[in-house]
Amino acid sequence: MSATVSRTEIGAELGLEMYRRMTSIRLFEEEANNLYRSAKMPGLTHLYIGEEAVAVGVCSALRQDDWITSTHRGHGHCLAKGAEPSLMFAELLGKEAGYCRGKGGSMHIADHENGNLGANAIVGGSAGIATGAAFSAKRLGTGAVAVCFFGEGALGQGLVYEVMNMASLWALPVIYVCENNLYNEYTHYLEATAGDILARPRAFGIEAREVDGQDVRAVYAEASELVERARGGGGPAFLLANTYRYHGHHVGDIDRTYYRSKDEEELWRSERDPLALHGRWLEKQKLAAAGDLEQVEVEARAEIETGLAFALEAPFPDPSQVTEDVYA
Ligand SMILES: Cc1ncc(C[n+]2csc(CCOP(=O)(O)OP(=O)(O)O)c2C)c(N)n1
Repeated sequence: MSATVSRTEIGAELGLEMYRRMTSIRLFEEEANNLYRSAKMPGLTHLYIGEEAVAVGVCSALRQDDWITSTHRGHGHCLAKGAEPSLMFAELLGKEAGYCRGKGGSMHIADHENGNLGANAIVGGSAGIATGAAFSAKRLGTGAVAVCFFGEGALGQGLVYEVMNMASLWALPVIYVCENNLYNEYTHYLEATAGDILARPRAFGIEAREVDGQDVRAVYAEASELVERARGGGGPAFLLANTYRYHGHHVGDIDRTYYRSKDEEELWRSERDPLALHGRWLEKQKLAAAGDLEQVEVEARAEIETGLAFALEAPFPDPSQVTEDVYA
């Protein structure tokens, strides 16, 4: 792939694939919400709906053997990196067939085959893991790149700065992708994050850019440049993706008017929806013919429904396994 990927280079195949992945994430998340609301899922989950273009734009620029680390809001990252919805649903439901044999749940899904080192419930916690993976890739000369996804809340964690310092000194192939969805739980980020976000990585000499996180092609173009730069020995980068979560901080966060307005939510949904924006672009560019997008959705829905049915039917682990694979 060339160092600069202009938006016009996105042809029908990639354009539709990105639409399919975003659709798949959205449908998966809607079903996860249903599982919570119908009390079929133990615990809770943090929905990624609204932010799909970030995970898909970035992961479309990665190879299968590139690494990612994820967050408590991680289903979109897992799916974008190639995870099976059926095995993810099984993990959410605590089933033996799940990615962590049912012991990790929503916030700890890992899928090493596809380079996903795991979600992490500790805000900022995966920054060290991603940077370590980049260090190992560099030492072993594998050519792999590591991407660390995190919300802007992680900017309050010291670990992030410790590893950015090391990554810059050692020119590690790691991309820090900050998903700024405006809120850390129920607090606007401006009340928690002082100054210019991009000035922070730049203070370490790290290449830092900002992108519209609702525009999958813009995210893909920036990510492609930064990934190829890192792969070629150009060192770490920081990508600030501006985005929005449509739902609450977690599925139980229903009444949100005390921290953000319904008008604000409605504006993002109606004007800035990443699927609608990309779908319209595909049609306008004639990369999708009439009915193509509907067909993508029908197929994605079938895959999600099959995966969900599999997970609901799947057995729980045997009680004798309760302490297996558990580390404290
Ligand atoms: C170290 C740590 N502190 C606090 C929490 C509780 N907590 C969970 S999510 C969250 C907010 C995260 O906001 P952000 O990083 O912006 O991600 P978002 O939820 O917006 O995707 C907090 C404070 C935690 N999980 N880990």
